[in-house]
Amino acid sequence: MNKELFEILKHSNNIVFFGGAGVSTESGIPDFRSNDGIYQAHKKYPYPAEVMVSSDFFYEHPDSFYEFYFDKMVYPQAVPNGAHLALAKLEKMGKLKAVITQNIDGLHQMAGNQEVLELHGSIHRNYCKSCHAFYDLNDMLKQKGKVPKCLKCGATIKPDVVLFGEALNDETIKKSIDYLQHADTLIVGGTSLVVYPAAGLLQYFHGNKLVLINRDCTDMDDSANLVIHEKIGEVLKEVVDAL
Ligand code: CNA
Repeated sequence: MNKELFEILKHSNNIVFFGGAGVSTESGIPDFRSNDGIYQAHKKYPYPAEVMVSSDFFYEHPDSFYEFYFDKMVYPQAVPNGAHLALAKLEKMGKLKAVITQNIDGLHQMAGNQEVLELHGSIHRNYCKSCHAFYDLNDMLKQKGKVPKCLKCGATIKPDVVLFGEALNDETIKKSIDYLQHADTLIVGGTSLVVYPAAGLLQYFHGNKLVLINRDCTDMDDSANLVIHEKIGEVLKEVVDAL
């Protein structure tokens, strides 16, 4: 067990977690930038992945967008791993106040976390572009293999996911900043911290302890109080179980 992390969490009562795709790799969902990440998947497709998850691409090539989306971004069988479950436990203990995530998989909520700020939206919410009718993930999966259409008006359905070229939700940003400004400890994990504006939010943290748990190095390693280059699911589970 990481004793330093244990001591930090033991003495923190206003923790915020900020995470990314690396939080869900232990649930079998690939991240973007690792060797086995989604960006490598472009080899199978005629366009780079960055292009295929952009807003322009969604409107110009909805068929190719959805082929890639269902193939590489939606994992309906995935379940929470040690990281998600430990964070849910920390929230129940009253120590963790919010999870701010760049993930779109909904696994934090599935683990039991109540306050989850989804900077990049969720695959579990989908809306008709014309009449705004709501569709959940199961509704979408029923139309897998084609461009999902609204059952009421026939227009194309769009996932409530922030694609490249789209703005983040103002309210989610405001709430995230508020939590970060009031936190005593910030745990950053499973993120390469290269996607903006999400990564830029970390400047609002002025608390005591910054902990980084990421398999690879990031630009923030030098400014953290504690850096752990290990699997986040294993690290968090061990430490939170001991609290
Ligand atoms: P990224 O750029 O792919 O970085 C992931 C980081 O996580 C890398 O630095 C890895 O070293 C690290 N990592 C991978 N596995 C582990 C592990 N088990 N323990 C610790 N560290 C690990 O992903 P970011 O989140 O930084 O990029 C932001 C994108 C990714 C957002 O727009 C997301 O929407 C998008 N994304 C989300 C998901 C998901 O919802 N699960 C999956 C893939 C991509």
